[in-house]
Amino acid sequence: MDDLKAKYLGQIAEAADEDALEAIRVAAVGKKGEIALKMRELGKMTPEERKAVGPALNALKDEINAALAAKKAALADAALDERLRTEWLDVTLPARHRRQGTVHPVSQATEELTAIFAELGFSVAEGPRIETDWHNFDALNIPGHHPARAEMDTFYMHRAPGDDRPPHVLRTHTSPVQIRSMELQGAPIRVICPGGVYRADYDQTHTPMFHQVEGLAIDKDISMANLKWVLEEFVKAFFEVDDVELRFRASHFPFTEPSAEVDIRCSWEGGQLKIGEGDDWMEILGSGMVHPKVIAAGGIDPEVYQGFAFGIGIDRLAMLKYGIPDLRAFFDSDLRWLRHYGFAALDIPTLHGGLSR
Ligand code: 2NM
Repeated sequence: MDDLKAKYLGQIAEAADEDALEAIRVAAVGKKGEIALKMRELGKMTPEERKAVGPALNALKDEINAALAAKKAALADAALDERLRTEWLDVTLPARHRRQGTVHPVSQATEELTAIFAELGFSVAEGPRIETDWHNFDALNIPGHHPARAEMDTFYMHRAPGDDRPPHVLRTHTSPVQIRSMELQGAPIRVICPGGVYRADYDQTHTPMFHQVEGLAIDKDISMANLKWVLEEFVKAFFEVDDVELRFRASHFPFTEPSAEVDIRCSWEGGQLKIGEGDDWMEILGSGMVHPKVIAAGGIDPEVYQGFAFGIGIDRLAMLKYGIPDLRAFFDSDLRWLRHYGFAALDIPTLHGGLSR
């Protein structure tokens, strides 16, 4: 009995880990362990021998179990100590320097043009990117059969068979926001609507999502002269030039009559774009007097009110102002590109943060 005790307590003391401990437990006090075997021999003993050996074996079994439990706890403590020693963290160390995000050029340009139009008395409206096709087309004098629907490369929302809700599209322009603004506010109204729009088109100069700002001014005595002045003020402020010459070319849009595409005087000397001077013209926007049907669709009486509207691509404005050559890079989420062309995150965007920074 003393030999057994010395053997197992010795092994337990030496055990290096839980696996070793478990092997000792099985050999000593397991169902087929050495103590169980000895218990089986009790049957062959005299009653007197049995009375002495039985309790002694039980006591030995208890002692070994207690030693196993104590060793197990000691091993767990040692393992924890080891982890605490190796996995420490000095929370007093200063934080590691992380690069800050940047303001995307499209966001920067949007902030700048919003500030300019705000000074001219325009408020800003936003609306849903998933639109009813009534707001996106019908209200803008583009009925179901109109070729402009096909030309717009519209993304239609999926409809399950039997779904009789009105059809929805990804808006192809921000004009539906202007329809909603007219519905909500009535006349007179001066509003710009910047935001993302969608057309199924992808090549060097087209991405399936891009950004537009559309402007709308409606009152009792608005004319194209007001449109021309507002656009001149905008172009001068946005491109930070003292003078600019605009050229109106007759055009056609379903939602305006008359309609005009607007070019700005510019030059391309040695690949360098100069706005406001030179012998070239560059188209920058579309505009016109809002069609009476569109004014009526917005809930305003076209016999009393008229107004102008225009639409500009923000992405292209940003490319021109900041000298960004490829439209598609806008949407690549390339961190190096964003760090190069992006604007400091905590700067409040200003007109002067652009060209002249
Ligand atoms: C353009 C060109 C001409 C336009 C029209 C309207 C609305 F909703 F008021 F009728 N918003 N924007 C418009 C007019 C847009 O984009 C090239």
